[in-house]
Amino acid sequence: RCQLRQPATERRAETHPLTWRLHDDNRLIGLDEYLDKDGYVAVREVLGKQSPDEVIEQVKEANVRGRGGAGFSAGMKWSLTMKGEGIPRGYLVCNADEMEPGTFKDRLLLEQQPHLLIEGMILGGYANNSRYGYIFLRGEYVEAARALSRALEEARAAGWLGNDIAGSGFDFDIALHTGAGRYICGEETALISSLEGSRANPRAKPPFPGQSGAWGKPTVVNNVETLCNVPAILRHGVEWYQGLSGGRSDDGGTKLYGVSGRVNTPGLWELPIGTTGQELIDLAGGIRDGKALKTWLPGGGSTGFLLPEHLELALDFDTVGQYGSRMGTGLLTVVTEEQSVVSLLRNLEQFFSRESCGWCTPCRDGLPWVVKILQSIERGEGEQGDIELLEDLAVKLGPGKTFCAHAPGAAMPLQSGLKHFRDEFERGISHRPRAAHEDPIPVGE
Ligand code: L3W
Repeated sequence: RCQLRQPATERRAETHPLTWRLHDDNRLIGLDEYLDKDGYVAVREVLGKQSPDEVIEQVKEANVRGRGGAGFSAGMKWSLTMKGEGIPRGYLVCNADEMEPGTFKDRLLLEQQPHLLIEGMILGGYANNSRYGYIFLRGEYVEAARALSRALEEARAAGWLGNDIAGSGFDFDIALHTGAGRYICGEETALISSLEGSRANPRAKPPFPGQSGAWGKPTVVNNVETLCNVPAILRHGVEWYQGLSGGRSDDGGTKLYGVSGRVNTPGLWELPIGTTGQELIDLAGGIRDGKALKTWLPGGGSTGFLLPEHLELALDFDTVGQYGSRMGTGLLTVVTEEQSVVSLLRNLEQFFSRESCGWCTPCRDGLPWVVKILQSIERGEGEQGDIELLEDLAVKLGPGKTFCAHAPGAAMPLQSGLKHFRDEFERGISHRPRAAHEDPIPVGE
């Protein structure tokens, strides 16, 4: 269960723009309560009073970077988006297909504070000259679907969605689309195909969705947490937003960080961006059963393994990138001394292999091959040369070899696992000669 571990008394509007309204008992914030707590004030203050370009400029200056994991500047994305002509001019899509292993942050916002997302989308729609928005929601997030449907109805009935919002002359509405539970739908071009009713195959970029996206129109795709940052930026200003990181990072704002795995109290915290792994593990009550930390993934299954010596690094997009990993979603997976990295990787790669759309050959055939090799090493039956083969596959699945980031994402923990824990792989290599009937591991089986 996703659980915010910071008590309400510790969260304030000035320091916790994403979570200050949330209650300790996880209850849904309805429209009345949202309005009582500054809700839709940014919409009232901005629509018709500032130009779309002014809005974009502020989001750009605030340096809010894509919280889905890639960290691309949201303001930059908006400024690069073509402002389409005609009706519909283009679309704003919220990527709520949260399915990254170990990641459960957007769910908190979706289930408990859907109006914050709706407000962020109205502002994003205004900035990007869109008339319609879509929320592409992970199908299994049933509770979030309920909360969002109710909030959309409330917002529509109160005039926050529809024609002439807050008397500004701006028309905008949002449709909720639930996916059918495939990880690849979180990749933006696959998401768009799925939204259009086609199979969720990614396509090569460019053109980026901002040039040609849903139904050929300019389309902005932003993560839930990214959009939820927008109302506070426009309400309190760029300087305030940048100050939230307290000088820990060049990135602006706070981040929803989380910890799962072998810790005493897994959960979520809204903290200044640039908080360290050590601080997060401490907040999570430390490592379970007095064990020692072996390794950790800083932000989901498609990030690289970091070591105990990296615990003092500021967790932001640029810093972590210098150590063979990336911040990704910012939700740590903690692995202790008695756990096997080979087994963990086998589990992750099985997931990535199952979730491949099958469009590109390296991904479709390479990932099952990786799984087979890892399974045999896990059983202590690896062949001589398997480690070198895995190293080669990690390169061939890496950046630039496939249409989308799925295989490169899967290659990242593999590459770093081989680098940091080679001895564990070596222990799984059998020294018995291969029997004549034993073929090398078949591809794609
Ligand atoms: C305009 C340019 N826009 C880049 C935009 C681009 C996209 C964003 C990031 O996957 C990770 C991946 C997987 N003009 C632009 C531009 N953009 N250059 O910036 O793009 P990119 O290519 O860096 O990454 P990505 O393809 O979005 C990022 C992982 O996402 N993933 C799934 C993650 C799951 C979650 C979750 O469950 N919460 O996030 C799937 O692929 O590992 O490494 O918008 O258009 N010149």
